[in-house]
Amino acid sequence: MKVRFITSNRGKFEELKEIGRGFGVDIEWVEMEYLEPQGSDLEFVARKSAEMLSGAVEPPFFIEDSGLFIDALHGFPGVYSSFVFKTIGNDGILKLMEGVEDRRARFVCVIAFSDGEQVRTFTGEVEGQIAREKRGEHGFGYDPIFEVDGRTFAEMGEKKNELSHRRRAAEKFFSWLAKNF
Ligand code: ITT
Ligand code: NA
Repeated sequence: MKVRFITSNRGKFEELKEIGRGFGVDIEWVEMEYLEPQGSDLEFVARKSAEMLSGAVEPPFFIEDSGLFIDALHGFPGVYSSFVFKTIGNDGILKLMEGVEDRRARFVCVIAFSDGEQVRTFTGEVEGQIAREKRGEHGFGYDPIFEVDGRTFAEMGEKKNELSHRRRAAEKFFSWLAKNF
């Protein structure tokens, strides 16, 4: 089946396109930036964004909201991940983490799908650590500073797609799509 994905982020699109291939789902990119409603929880923001877009984009479509949650920073940047990346970026995060021994962090991805009547969400998470320095050339965003089992997402390349937060949310979403559409 074919489904539209609304995002301004090419990296997200390319990863989901590739994951979708394995599930027989063809993803079409609607390159569009939309104003995100504010909220303290990712699932809420994703759901509200999809509801808001339901009047503007022809369903069925989905959006995806992701965030990096760092334990030592009480979950920051979390729902502010996009803004924080554009402002202080990876160097800023590494600076905030200087001298911090607890490096634990998680990436969370929420996919929100709209069939025009209802919005359904699918969540995926991956546990990892904030690296001591940027490493690797692949991927996008926070990939150079987020590591799982000693390797950053930016060092993994293709392998990221096998274990990422996005992969885990997408598996739930694509299985549901296969049963319901
Ligand atoms: P949308 O148009 O889809 O909203 P965005 O880039 O603004 O694109 P988010 O609002 O979900 O996306 O913001 C999440 C931030 O976290 C953003 O800066 C991303 O680059 C970054 N991010 C999301 N997934 C990531 C991943 O798998 N690896 C590294 N960084 C990621
Ligand atoms: Na966004």
